[in-house]
Amino acid sequence: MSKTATGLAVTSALAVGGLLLAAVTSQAGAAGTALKTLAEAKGIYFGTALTQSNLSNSTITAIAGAQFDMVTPGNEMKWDTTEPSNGSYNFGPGDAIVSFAQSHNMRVRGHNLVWHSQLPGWVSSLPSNQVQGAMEAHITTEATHYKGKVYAWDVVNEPFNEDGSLRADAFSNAMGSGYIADALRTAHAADPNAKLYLNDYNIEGQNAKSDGMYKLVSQLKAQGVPIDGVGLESHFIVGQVPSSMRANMQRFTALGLDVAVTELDDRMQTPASSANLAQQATDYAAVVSNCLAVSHCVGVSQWGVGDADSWIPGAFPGQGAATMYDNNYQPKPAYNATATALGGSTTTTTTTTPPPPPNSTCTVTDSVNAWNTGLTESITITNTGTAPINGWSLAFTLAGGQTITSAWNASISPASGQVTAKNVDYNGSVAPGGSVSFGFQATHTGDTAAPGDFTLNGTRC
Ligand code: G2I
Repeated sequence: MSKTATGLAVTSALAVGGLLLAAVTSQAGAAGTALKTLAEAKGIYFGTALTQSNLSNSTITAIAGAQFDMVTPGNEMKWDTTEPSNGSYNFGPGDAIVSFAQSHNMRVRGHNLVWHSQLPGWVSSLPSNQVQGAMEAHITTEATHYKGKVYAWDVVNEPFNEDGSLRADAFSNAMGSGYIADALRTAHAADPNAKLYLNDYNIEGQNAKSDGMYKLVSQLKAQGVPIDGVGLESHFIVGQVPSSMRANMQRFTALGLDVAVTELDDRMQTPASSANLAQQATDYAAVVSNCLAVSHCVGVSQWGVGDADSWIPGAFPGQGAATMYDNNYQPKPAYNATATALGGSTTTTTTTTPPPPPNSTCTVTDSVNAWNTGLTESITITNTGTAPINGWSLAFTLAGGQTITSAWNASISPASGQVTAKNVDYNGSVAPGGSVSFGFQATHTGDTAAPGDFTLNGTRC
């Protein structure tokens, strides 16, 4: 995948109804822009993991939909869920994640087809001469079910020991190291368009384990086995992002493979100190910069949306605070550092004036001033027609995750989504050439974009 910069800033002068107006389109890459938008402008994706229970938490889904463009099911596509007993499949939970992703224009990383963990007991209890058949049937059935719906599969997950040797599990015990090539070929036959990955942790830097992965994928490539990428899980401890991460990614991409950061988090002792949160910001920025610097690093996914839904406190008691959003889903310094590393910034003023359609009788300018979790927006309507306006009603759509908390010089309802601002009793009349201004304060979940389209009394401005 090639990375292309598509940040845009267009300034033009338009003569409308005898007035000279400056029109400035909003800037992709400008302040407060969603992570996915910033990432896409750099040619990568920014993803998150979601579990089925996350889907009933509207705070989590609002952030997921606004900020991320790739979803990895946290557990719902694993073998213990999808084939709990031999030959009986359950795709309901995975389907729920896929449908959330599809309705939010997000892609899906399938996770995973073959893994020693979250493996139902019946597989481990099979006589070894039946494991290959069970593995191939599982891969074929699941990859066929999701054919065309997943961007990539983690075909084999976590196959290595820390010393770079192959992990002993039901699959390697029954089939030797050849199970990996067999799994990849089987997945490719079922869904030839999905990118096929091997995924593991502690392979982010150059070390014995990543050497093991490097050796294996070199052989697979040389043998023509269908493999497209290596996933670097990236479950880090604060301050410990390996300095060799970029070079390590580059040696994999030099083989003709993609790499992806698949499960990023960065844990620390809780409660989090501000020094650790600052270090975490540095760490996130380093990871994102590494991906941007490597031409076939296709994207970064965080493992979970926020600290409150992260796996870390459950697995490492006393540790946590590992994601970009705190326990109340407020963005942390790591969020700002990530946005900045992706080319954005988080506090600024954006002025948007879409060019009015021909013969329009109105123009609207708006400016947003955003900070971490809130914004104010000021809107000015100008009557560019020849008739006075007596009573106005301005319709526009708020960016996802924005909720109005107060307004001035207008009454606005509802508080989010498609809203209508109506004049109050003292400012309903606007003479030709005259203007009226109003504004509001809102909370946001990361997308601070201004509305791009305004309709005044039923006519687009
Ligand atoms: O362990 C972190 C990740 C490491 N790489 C592979 C990922 O698939 C893995 O994800 C985690 C999930 O986030 C956890 O949610 O995998 C864990 C299991 O290996 C998941 O934890 C399990 C709990 O251990 C179970 O007790 C629980 O029933 O989640 C299950 C479903 O909620």
